[in-house]
Amino acid sequence: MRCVAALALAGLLGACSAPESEVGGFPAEPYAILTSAAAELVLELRTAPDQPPTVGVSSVELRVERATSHEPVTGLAIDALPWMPAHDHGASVTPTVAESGGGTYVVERVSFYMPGTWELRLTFSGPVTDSAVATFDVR
Ligand SMILES: [Cu+2]
Repeated sequence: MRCVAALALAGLLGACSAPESEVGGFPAEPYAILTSAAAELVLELRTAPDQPPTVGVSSVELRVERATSHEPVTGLAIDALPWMPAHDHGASVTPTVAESGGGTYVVERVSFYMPGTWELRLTFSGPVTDSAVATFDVR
């Protein structure tokens, strides 16, 4: 409400739009749901700004829960490595991972810089030690 009033007074369009990273911009439907390699975790993945991802820099949201109890897992340290298996290369940009609470993590700066099949190789440590490989069909 305060935002709307400020907008009207200032007469500026877009002054109250939150940055992409706050809103997320992730679709409601997951791109994929995976079980981790050691079957400790279930991961829901969503991508932005496009789902499925397109060539360029994407963000990938991970919602992480325990496979057995379905409780969200907080406090994980997550390492994320983009990899293109067909060409045996990664990306020169290293993604960053931020925890946003409730078992949700956002991997940013995922550089899918050419079309084709990419992996996002995920390593989990902290409360759970496990790994997972998410596959994306990048167009
Ligand atoms: Cu390639």
